[in-house]
Amino acid sequence: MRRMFVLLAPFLLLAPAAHAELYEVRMLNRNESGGMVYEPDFLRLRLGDWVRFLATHVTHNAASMPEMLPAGARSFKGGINEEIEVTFTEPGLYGIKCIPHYAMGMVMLVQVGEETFEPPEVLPASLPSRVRQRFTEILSRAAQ
Ligand SMILES: [Cu+2]
Repeated sequence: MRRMFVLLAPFLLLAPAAHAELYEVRMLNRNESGGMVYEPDFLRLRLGDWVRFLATHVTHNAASMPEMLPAGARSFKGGINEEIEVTFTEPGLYGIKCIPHYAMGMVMLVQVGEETFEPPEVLPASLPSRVRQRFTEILSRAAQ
């Protein structure tokens, strides 16, 4: 009986990851929607999905925002030009920023789970105005 438990345990651990999906986000100087952007700038994920941030253009990074990080979620911070992969294991709304271009509004949102979020309640008062504007645009697009 003890042996059987040992054999089964790895499968139990792997089971949730079997359906997890990988998404790719490009970090860009410009696309048709404007300058200093993540593409896409909004993702709706299931628990356990993960995202690869691609350094398509140089001088960008991807970092979590402490003021927009769900309870229990781990913070992350990629280096400049670094491609990182992040697994999202807690439900909620994640703000992600490019540190060099934060004031220019280079941010994106990741929603994990089914709950929907509406501005302005979910946006901290401390956000720079360009960031607040981008997040508001993203959320209104996501709600359609
Ligand atoms: Cu950037």
